[in-house]
Order: sequence, then C-alpha cells, then structure tokens
Amino acid sequence: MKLYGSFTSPFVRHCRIALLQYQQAFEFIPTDYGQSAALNPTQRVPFADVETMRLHDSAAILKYIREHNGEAFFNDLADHDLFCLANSLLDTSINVFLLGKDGVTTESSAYLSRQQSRIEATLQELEQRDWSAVDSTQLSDGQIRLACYLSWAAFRHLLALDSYPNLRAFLRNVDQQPHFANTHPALA
Ligand SMILES: N[C@@H](CCC(=O)N[C@@H](CS)C(=O)NCC(=O)O)C(=O)O
Repeated sequence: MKLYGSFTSPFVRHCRIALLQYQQAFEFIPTDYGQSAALNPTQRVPFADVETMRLHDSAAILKYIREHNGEAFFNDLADHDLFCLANSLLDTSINVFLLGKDGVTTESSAYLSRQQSRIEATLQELEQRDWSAVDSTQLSDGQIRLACYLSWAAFRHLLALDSYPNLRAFLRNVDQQPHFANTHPALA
C-alpha cells in the first residue's frame, strides 16, 4: 500500500495506527495541499493506492486494512456511531481551525459560531459517558478515532481538556498504547 498524507493529520494517524497494529508494510508518501489537490478530487489527505485501486478517504482505507487482515470494519453499531461523532468533531474543528487561519472567526461568522457550538455540544455528550472500562490494548475504531481527535485538538490548542475530565482520562489511557503514542502529531 502507498499511503499519502501528513504526519499531523488525525485521519492519517488512524490509518498509520491500524497498519502498525498488523505490522503491515506500507510506503508513506508525505503529501502537501498542492499534491493532494492534484491527486485526490477531495483535495484532502489521506488517500491510498491499494492493489489496483485508489482510495480517497480514511474510512475506505481502514476498511481495506481491517478486512485485508481478517477483521471486520465495524460490526458494532454503537462503535460506528462513535466513529461518526468523532468524524463530525474533526470535520467541524478543522473548518474552525483552517478558517481561523484565513481570519474568519466565530465572532465574524454566524455559521462558524454554529460550528463551534456543535463541537461543544458533542464534547459535552461524550463527556457524560463512562470511559473507565476502555482497554487500551483492545481499542475499537470508534475509540481510536475519538482519541485521534482529542489528541489533535489539544495539540492545535483548539480544546482545553481540563473542561472535560472524563475525556482527558480516556485520552491518557489511550496514550499508553505504543502505536498511538508513537504517532503523536508532535513527533512529525
Ligand atoms: N473524510 C476525510 C477527511 C480528511 C481531511 O479532512 N483531511 C484534512 C487533513 S487532517 C485535509 O486534508 N484538509 C485539507 C482541506 O480541508 O483543504 C477522511 O476521513 O479521510
């Protein structure tokens, strides 16, 4: 597999973690905005070349990796829902982050303000859940995706984890997992 991406992307990180879990060989091709615009119609990373196909989204790449290694990509509905919630947090936070770089703020844009409130409402819902039984040696894809989000948002100073003690404890627990720890965006 050729995996195109950046070392800071939380979506790419999830794919790298899955590949490391199976010790599956892959070629990592560092890809900037210009290259992703030329090679992927979504103009995003990750994308991947597998066998004779190009895959354009981390979800398709993860499905390939899990099934290639004899496992299902989601047979648990609640975990798939968690994955979707974490994706929503990621997409929304990336919009806030990238628009902020262009000078658009929650004060100047009603839509961005709505995005910010989506992030806070979703985090509050997830904060209410019991994360104490999560086994960092047996993480699900929903849990990995959420941890990739929390770690990235903290790294980018978009999220004060002190306001979410249960999620902070969950992330500290997942940080014990070597493949997760070894793919932290600060190591890029
Ligand atoms: N749904 C996509 C989202 C990928 C995504 O948003 N990647 C970000 C990097 S973390 C990106 O390339 N953003 C560039 C842009 O939005 O222009 C996936 O799961 O692969």
